[in-house]
Amino acid sequence: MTNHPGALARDLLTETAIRQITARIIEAPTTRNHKLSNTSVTHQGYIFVTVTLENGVIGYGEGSTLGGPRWAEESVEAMKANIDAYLAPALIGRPACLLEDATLRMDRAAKRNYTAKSAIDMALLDALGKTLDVPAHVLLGGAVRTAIDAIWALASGDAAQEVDEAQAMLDRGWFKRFKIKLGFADPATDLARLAALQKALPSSTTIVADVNQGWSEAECIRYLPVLQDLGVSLIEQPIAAGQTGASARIAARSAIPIMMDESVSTLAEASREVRAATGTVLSLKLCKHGSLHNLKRVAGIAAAEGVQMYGGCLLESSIGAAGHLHVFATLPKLEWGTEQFGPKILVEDLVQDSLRYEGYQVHLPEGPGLGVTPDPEIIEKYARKD
Ligand code: MUC
Ligand code: MG
Repeated sequence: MTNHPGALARDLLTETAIRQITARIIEAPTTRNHKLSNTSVTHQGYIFVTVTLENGVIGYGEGSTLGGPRWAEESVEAMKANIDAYLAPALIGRPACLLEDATLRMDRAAKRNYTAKSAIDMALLDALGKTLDVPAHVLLGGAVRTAIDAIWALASGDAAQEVDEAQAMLDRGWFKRFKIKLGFADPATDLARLAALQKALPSSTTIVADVNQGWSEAECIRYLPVLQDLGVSLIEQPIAAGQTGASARIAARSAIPIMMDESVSTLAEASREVRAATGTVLSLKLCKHGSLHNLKRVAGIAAAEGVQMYGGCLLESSIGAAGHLHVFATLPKLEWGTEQFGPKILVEDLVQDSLRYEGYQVHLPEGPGLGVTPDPEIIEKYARKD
């Protein structure tokens, strides 16, 4: 591609030239401890990206972590360092309207770093949408849905608390589908929590069990049938990412669909895992795929082989969640809905206009760009002070 891909209306190339990119570390408290097989959090760490264009428009993006570099390899500290030193300098002066070009430039400036790249990409899209006065989804092909069935994650590890929490979500009309985190206690303890939950919820409830790579093939052979007896609808990433042979054997013998999460980040991984048949559902997350357009490409690779789609999360605030919703809204199929529940687990959301959860669905925000506005006081309150 050339440096000048033709004249654009309103000289967008000049108007959307990137003047500045800044990154701040945010540490926002959660309403309770959130436990996974490999970490446990009481605060969510985000990288909060601000992009300023030559036309004065400001775009915002967010990248999420879970327990530092524990869920994925990026920490907030590493993201800030790499944005400041490599990713931002690669984009200064370039037009924000050339999103694919920005992704290529970021890929040349730094390997992987998918969360940091997706936070910048989200901010560029927000700024571009505001410049053109269109919602971000329009720049991604346009929404085919404006509300998505919402899933809440239960992860305190306390069975009675989890039952109460699920009931509260049902009563508020926010969530009627649930994901339970397994793999941080011994299987017997985990399964007792699951049994308590299954007993308390209507039998038709969709329950997803996320093991976060916590079980061996032998443990899967032993315990997946128990998950089936306990009414689980979907099992997420039971085996370590990269153990492709074991994952494929487990997927072949499981009566419940297996969802790929940590095992699929890049397009090449999507192709490899789908061909190896390690799962029949895929959890999509910007922190794994590196840009909103890349998320669509990964989804396309998987959908071509009949894999079903699940809108994943990493406990984003309404900023990152809105970025996800805009791209999820454009996917031809999103069979399992979305677990974008982050805004409801924060003590305080980071925006003035939190996402709307109603009728057990999360609603696509309206307005130009991402359609949410960061609250400067809240950002200041939770920003790490250097
Ligand atoms: C994961 O592995 O799915 C998303 C929801 C949740 O509870 O944890 C994250 C990460
Ligand atoms: Mg998962």
